[in-house]
Amino acid sequence: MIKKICVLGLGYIGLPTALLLAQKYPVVGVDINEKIITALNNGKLPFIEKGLDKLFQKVRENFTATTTVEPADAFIIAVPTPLEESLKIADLQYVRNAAEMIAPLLRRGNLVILESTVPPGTSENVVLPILEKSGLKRNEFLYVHCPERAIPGNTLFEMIHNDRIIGGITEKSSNAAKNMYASVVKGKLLITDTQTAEFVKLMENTSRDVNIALANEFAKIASEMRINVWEAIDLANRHPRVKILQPGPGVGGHCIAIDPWFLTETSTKAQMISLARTINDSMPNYILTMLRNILRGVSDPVITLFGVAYKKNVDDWRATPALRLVRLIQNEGWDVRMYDPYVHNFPYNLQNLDESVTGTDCIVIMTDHDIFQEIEPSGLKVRSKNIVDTRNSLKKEEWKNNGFAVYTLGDGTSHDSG
Ligand code: SAJ
Repeated sequence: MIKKICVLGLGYIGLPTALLLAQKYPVVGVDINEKIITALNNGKLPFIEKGLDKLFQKVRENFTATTTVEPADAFIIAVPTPLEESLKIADLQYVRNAAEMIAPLLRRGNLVILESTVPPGTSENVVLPILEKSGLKRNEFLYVHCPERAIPGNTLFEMIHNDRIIGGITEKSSNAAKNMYASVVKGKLLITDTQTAEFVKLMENTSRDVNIALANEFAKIASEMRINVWEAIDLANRHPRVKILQPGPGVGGHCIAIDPWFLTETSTKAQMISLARTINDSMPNYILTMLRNILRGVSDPVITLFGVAYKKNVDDWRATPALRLVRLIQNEGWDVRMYDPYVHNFPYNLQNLDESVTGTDCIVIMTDHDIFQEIEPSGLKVRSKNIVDTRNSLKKEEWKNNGFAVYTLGDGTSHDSG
């Protein structure tokens, strides 16, 4: 019987999870970042997510935020698992630390849930041995891996409506977690073993990455052949068993650009997965080639990026392809400016719309935020009227009518194929 839940990690997954569960249980949210705790205790959310503010106001009585783990009946670990970039190996330090914090408080019959995405075998090899430091054997407490599957931008809806995978070390563990999630989740709760659950989560994100790589490769080939890939994809997707994804400036975010490496890190068999990563990571280079073609003959070009968030309508810029493009542009010796009304604390200076475009030679749409549709092309004090749309998101006629040359990634015109 769960009377109190402790959620470790109050990021993009931990916080919405904690607040959803606070509708049914008293929840303590724990984070090592004091700024997050202070913000929450002052009634402020540390990031934007659809519907989260309303839910926060609704459950505030049942939710407390603190920096130390408290005894509870269920512990949910939702901490980051970054990629150690140079090694392409998961950095499990936060998962280890979370388990270390739970171990001294663990009591017989408590439930521990790992939601963080981890390489297969992590529960068995890393988390459970730490939890056993409590003195309890693994059949004396309950443990499941229940990977989160909600998409940033629609997190709350997906947390409630998506099916979930529950990988328990025992049937009793899975059933305990299933009962807890059933109090807030409307999707199906599907039970499997722990390592399969770890594997399934990585397969999901890897499958998306590989499919995006295929779309990006189609864009490059189509352009070589002077074919508009966007029209071609629309037509191909009319086939009942074809669902090609969208090309773009590359894959960002904390999940899809990272999780495929967790799947391949110990395998000697993976080939396609790492190739897909390389293809997606090469998209900023492809955009740079477009810029070189468009700006040939322009001295000291100035480029303005619209959008540095990794995808539309979110403030998250982790692993955004914009970071790579900024560096590539700087290494050309060109000036680069950035405008993104959603993003804060970006490593480079973000400007307002007017500052970012005044005197620029080329605007590049990196992120298709809805708000960019409202920009009036006539009011922009640019030096040269060029705009590159890496997402096929613009109302092109409007820009063209205002004298802009509009270049779309993969549209099959000559600027594109390098
Ligand atoms: N992208 C494309 N073309 C597309 C779709 C996406 O270039 O057709 C790019 C986006 O612009 C972005 C990146 O891929 O840079 C990833 O965006 P996304 O919306 O595909 O996914 P995430 O990273 O926001 O969330 C994913 C989701 N996984 C799947 O859809 C399989 C989500 O359900 C997971 O919960 C999340 O990863 C996670 O936390 O693992």
